[in-house]
Amino acid sequence: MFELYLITDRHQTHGRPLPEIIQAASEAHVQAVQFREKDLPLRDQLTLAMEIQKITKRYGMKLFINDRVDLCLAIDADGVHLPSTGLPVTVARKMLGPGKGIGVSCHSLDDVLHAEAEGADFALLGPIYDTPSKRKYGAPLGIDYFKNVKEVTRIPLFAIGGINESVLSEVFEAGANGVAMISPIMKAPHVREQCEIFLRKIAELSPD
Ligand code: TZP
Repeated sequence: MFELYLITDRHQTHGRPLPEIIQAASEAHVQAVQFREKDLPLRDQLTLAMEIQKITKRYGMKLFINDRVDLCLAIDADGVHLPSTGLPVTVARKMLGPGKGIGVSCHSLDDVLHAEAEGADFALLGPIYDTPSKRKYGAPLGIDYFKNVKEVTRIPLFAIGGINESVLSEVFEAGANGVAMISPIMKAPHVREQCEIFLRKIAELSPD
């Protein structure tokens, strides 16, 4: 499994092309990326995802596709990442077969238990902290909530939402298997260096 899950948002890169950001993250040995460019027409998603896949393959980084099982199949990505309003895990599994990974975005204990019961490989729970990237989900769940969910979950659980260097220790102390991030990496002036800082800190904190 991986511990740092990078999620894309080409609107947060300060104008730098997304492949440039992924290249820098790959050089730092980030192990997994979720392609999440929901506002692009599917055909443009395909083109951009294929460009990114050239990089992820070269560096052995796993590539997950947000929501679109068809796109995941079309480019033979490593897996799909289902939003809470996406296809049920059981349906995605049937379409993808056993060889692909399935992650699920969750916003509550019930979501996580449901994802687990349906056979998800891992779940993201958040937002844990306040983040401009996701205000629509209302108040952050908080680290105590995360900890309580982790205690009753068997699948790997990642914290998402407002994760940055200053909260990494408490997130891993709360039992997180990993963290997922958008803005701290997409916006970083020096992406490779920033990823290296996160990965070093995570390696110190993570029991895995
Ligand atoms: N799901 C829950 S919070 C969030 C998503 C996609 C946004 C996380 O963004 P950031 O910039 O890492 O806080």
